[in-house]
Amino acid sequence: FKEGEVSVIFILGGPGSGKGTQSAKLVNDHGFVHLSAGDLLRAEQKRPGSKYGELIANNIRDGVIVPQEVTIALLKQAMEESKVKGQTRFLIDGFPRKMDQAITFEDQVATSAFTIFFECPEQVMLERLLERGKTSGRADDNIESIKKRFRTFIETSFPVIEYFDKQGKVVKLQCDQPVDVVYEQVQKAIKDKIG
Ligand code: UP5
Ligand code: MG
Repeated sequence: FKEGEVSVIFILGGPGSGKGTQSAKLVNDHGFVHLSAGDLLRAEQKRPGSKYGELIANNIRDGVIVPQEVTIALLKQAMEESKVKGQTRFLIDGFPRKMDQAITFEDQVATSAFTIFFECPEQVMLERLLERGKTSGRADDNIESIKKRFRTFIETSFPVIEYFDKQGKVVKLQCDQPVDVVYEQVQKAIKDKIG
């Protein structure tokens, strides 16, 4: 996308920090397009004829990052489809979560306006994910996968947040509060940054 054609906000935070929950509220109230990289990957995994189905399923279960080519292609396609409909304001949730993705995406797709980062104690995320796992049907909402997701977040994804932070492009919010309290802060961050 050319400069100014689209606007992109990254929503980052550990597994269960509330990225999806807060993004859904912003879609309702502010008409953003919400693209969850994880949701796009899960949809691609189920798509009949996908050559990546098995790769995605294995990576998600093991809590590791799917090769960037797959994820970036899915995001780019979804963004192009939205743009055709005149929708150009994107919340990209759970991406980039590895340095190579951050660099390739900003180089080849679009530059981010800023990043909202949900800081959250691991114990809180663990309890939320185990609770959600009772009904979510997600292949990675079990204790073994959750532990692997936490490790990947610290080792692989956190450096991305530090990278954007060094550019002065991160708003850090505490996720360990009621959904509506977090949401007020999210709205304020967006208002301060992009009006
Ligand atoms: N909840 C939320 N907010 C709450 C609050 N303030 N108070 C109390 N409860 C709250 O929330 C999780 C649960 O907590 C829900 O039950 C919610 O009601 C409650 P949610 O909003 O779903 O949190 P979210 O941060 O979206 O958690 P999610 O599990 O989706 O995070 P992950 O980052 O682990 O999952 P994602 O789908 O992004 O990625 C899954 C996997 O896909 C990755 O592990 C990886 O293998 C793969 N992936 C890639 O390979 N590449 C990518 O680029 C992206 C993903
Ligand atoms: Mg999510």
